[in-house]
Amino acid sequence: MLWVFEQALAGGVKAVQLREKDLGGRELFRLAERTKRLCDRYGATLFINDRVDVALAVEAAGVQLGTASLPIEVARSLLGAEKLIGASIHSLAEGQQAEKSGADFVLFGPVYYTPSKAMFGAPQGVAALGKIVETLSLPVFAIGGITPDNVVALRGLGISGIALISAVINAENPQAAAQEMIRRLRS
Ligand code: TZP
Repeated sequence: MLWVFEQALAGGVKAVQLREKDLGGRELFRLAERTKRLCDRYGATLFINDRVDVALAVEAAGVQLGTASLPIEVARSLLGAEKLIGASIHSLAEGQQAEKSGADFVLFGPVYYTPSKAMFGAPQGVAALGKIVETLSLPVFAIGGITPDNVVALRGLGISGIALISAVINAENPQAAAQEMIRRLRS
């Protein structure tokens, strides 16, 4: 895990979300500490998925909250104004709710087909992503099934960035994969 994070960071990734739903508090904390040190070395931002306590304990930049996480307002009261709260959203209504509740940014997806989210139905698509960006005032990041082939279709929509797992983690050379994704998104 840390090896692939390091490769991704060396390839230009600017933020890491530690998303380990099966680890207990102790193990997650230890992993988060090591991930934080790594992110600090690369000047990257660390988010902890769901666990406000762990984010505070390792002085991460903030948390990524899903619909089953603590409500955004509760997380904010625990984290204070300075920490960042990202909300995972799957519809415009969820995005508007996240905005009202005080999220700092949203992750919208899955934009494309991705096996881990297939049980939730069809992917949202690029047009829905564009509509979310147009309607919300918050920064919007795209997630779900983003590959080197389809990332170019996300240019020009006004997204603030992309979030991905398999395109980097499963690559033979994660550093090169991260570099190439960033190049294709920007060029
Ligand atoms: N939320 C929406 S899609 C997704 C999450 C966590 C998985 C993204 O993984 P991949 O491998 O980049 O499709």
